[in-house]
Amino acid sequence: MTSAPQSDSPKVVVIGAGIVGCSLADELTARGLHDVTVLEQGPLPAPGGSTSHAPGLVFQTNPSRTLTAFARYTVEKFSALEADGRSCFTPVGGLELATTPGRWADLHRKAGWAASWGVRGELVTPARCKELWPLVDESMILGGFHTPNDGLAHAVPAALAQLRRAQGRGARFLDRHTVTGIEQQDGRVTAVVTDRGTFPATHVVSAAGFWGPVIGRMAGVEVPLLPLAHQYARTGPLPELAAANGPRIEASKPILRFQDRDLYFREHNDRLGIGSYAHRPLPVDPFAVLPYDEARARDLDMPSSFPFTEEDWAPSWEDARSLMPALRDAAVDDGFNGVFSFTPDGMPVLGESRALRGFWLAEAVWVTHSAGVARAVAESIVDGHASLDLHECDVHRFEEAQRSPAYVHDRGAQQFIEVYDVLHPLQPMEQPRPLRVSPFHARQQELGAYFLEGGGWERPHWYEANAPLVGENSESTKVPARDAWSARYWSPVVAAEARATRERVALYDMTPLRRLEVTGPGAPAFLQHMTTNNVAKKPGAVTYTLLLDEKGGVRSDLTVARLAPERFQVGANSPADQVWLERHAPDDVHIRDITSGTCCIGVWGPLARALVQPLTRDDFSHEAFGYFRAKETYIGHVPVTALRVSYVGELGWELYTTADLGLRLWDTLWAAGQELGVVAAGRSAFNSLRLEKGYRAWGVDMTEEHSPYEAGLGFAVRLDRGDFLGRAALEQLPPVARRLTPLLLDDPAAVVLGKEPVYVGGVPSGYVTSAAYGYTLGRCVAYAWLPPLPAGTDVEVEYFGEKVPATVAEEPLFDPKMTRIRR
Ligand code: FAD
Ligand code: THG
Repeated sequence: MTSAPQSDSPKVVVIGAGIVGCSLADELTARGLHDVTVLEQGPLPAPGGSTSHAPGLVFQTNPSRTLTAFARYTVEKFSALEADGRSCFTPVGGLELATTPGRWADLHRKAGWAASWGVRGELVTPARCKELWPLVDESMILGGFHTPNDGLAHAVPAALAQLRRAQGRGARFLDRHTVTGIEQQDGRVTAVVTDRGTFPATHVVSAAGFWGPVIGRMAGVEVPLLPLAHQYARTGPLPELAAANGPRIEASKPILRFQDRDLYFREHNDRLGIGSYAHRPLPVDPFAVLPYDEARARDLDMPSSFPFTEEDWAPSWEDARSLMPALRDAAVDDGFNGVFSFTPDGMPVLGESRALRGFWLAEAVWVTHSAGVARAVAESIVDGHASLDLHECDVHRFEEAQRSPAYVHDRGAQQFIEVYDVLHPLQPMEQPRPLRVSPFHARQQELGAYFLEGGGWERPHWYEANAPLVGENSESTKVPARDAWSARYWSPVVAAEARATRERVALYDMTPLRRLEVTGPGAPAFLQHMTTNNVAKKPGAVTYTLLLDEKGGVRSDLTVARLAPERFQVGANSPADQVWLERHAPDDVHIRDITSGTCCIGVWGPLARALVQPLTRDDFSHEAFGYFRAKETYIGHVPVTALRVSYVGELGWELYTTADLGLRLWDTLWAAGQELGVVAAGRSAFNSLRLEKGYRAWGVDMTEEHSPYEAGLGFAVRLDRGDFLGRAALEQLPPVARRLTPLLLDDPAAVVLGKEPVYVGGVPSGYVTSAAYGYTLGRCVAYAWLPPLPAGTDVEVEYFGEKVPATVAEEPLFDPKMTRIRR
């Protein structure tokens, strides 16, 4: 048994020497960690994982800003790397083709992401596509998106170059070492066991690619990824390619995507490589993958490459030949079914496990993102935080209900199917649904709720029962017509629900809002230490406050309700909030997620008091139950915790009770509200109302990358009340150079949806975070990260290639005197 490592100098063991493991060793040693050992079951430098046969196409542009930043770093890093005198990156550029109007529109949106995230790219004509790729049939093409800085990563040489550099700084790479166990003591990792000995470790990083679940099981950690095979084939020599490339030039034309048929292409000298996502999902059991030597003995090229299934390939081959008529006389020379990882949401799995301290994951990572991921994980290990926002990749982003093997399987397979689809930002996955429903679900169905899914929850976006309210008051219900894209997952009923909330009263299902119960003698001091505002007020107080990391970045925003001297209810955001709190909690503090066992209804609107007061013996007047106060009381027969807070900016309460009493609470409020014209209202109205009020959504508007001051949340920071986590960093911050800025679109009929680039004086200067039509304001509200600009500045937001004029606005946009809430 290895003793618990208490030494100061970290001893890092990395499992796997694919592109991620090698990159990580390079990044760790570059940061001054020298005790780094990389254990690899196969032979170096091509040990037989996904990297060993990756064709290495790097398309940088992605809807995720973080993934795009990872890819940009990979391009930058590999361009400067050489292995045996050859560069590890060939900047042939990238070209995506549109052959359908839907795809052509979507490429405009993609060009917007590129501008938002700082990738060079332009939309081009079919003639230009033909010029870039002479083999394609121009008559099929409506247009293309050309990205001159994309290209080919040479994955094995890049791994080798990083391996050598890390070795030069003292790292050890041991191939033909198969990891068979992870040792731990007192919840911390202590060593990695292999078939050739045990390696003590303070930090272990699993970079085992699609074997992740196997390593995870050794550590008692579930790794939410599904390995799937994906077809890749090469044609025989093509005279058209031979003419341009010759034996010394591997590729000269852009890497190419034909996403309408789930295909991509690259050159291999005079041969054409073709990858397909068109076939059925081909899941692989990572526990059944053969060891290297056994795979070779059975005539497999590598453990991760399976025999080519011709029947799956046939339709793709036809599609390839229709795009490139020159292929009509060609044949496929070799092909294989290569395995790599898919996760339920298509994002990597990064970070330290909550189950085992010192055990890190860096898995489900494409070659494209590998260097960026390695840098972020190395920063996290060495500095305690990364310079980029990683919340979309966090190992703890999934809810308990999203971690079952069945869920990971179904969603992973669906990600494979959808990998090249045109996806609307609100489009939910179809399976498995419904998974989580609130106690009001039956009533919501009766009211014609239109459900979308989030975090496994069925969430009403609007209710068809409110359709008769559309046009109820013709002056204020002029809802501008929408374009086909923004009209999806939307209805004019949303405007009626927003108006009913501002004019009467509405019930909102807030059940999916994460609730933590924090209890114990140490709870007040603990929350005071963890958050920025003063939460140690008398019981009955509710406080809006922030979780910061050590560098002063916003990890989350919370409402903290002190319900008793040693009992708090915390309204939180992602599952990572609980992990973060637990990591810092002393023994006399207990943290419990009570979301699933409880439920919540937001009762909001000018008539909220008229609705609730007759149902309770407690005094709900403004004097007796003030804004940001909490009370434990009864509504009819139902015990509730009532918080007087409102994310929609109207008078009212969040009413919490246990799940068993939820339906009764709903029915009680519904019946009492009838004479007041109560409506059930959905998340679309909710999102519109909160943006009018300027309330930020964590993870969308601001993340760990932003300080409270940049995000406009300085009001929740109390520097006058002693120390808290992140305080020291706040005092060192440079002056604010960017701001979360409210914009109003000038044209009352225009809308944007989020992630669009913003131009100031014609120059791309930032990007939209969230946006929604403000039905009270009669304008679309968009929040954007921009350099500080005075109110009134004219800017432009690019929406599907159109420059939409907008103006920097003054916050708050709605009810600046708070007369609607404080009364
Ligand atoms: P791997 O390369 O699989 O490395 C993991 C290593 O861990 C392996 O070498 C394995 O032997 C080792 N290991 C596992 N278990 C143990 C153990 N118990 N003990 C010791 N060692 C262990 N990505 C792109 O960006 N662009 C592309 O164009 C592209 N095309 C692809 C085409 C195909 C056909 C395939 C299959 C994948 C493609 N990918 C592409 C994806 C990409 O190849 C992978 O995502 C990436 O290589 C994963 O790198 P990795 O280092 O995480 O995993
Ligand atoms: N309700 C509860 N908890 C939550 C949310 C919620 N936790 C997570 C998330 N939502 C937190 N976000 C906000 C954002 C704004 C406000 C409340 C929660 C809010 N702000 C007022 C303002 O900015 O003027 C009041 C701030 C103050 O007085 O300090 O209301 O929706 N339970």
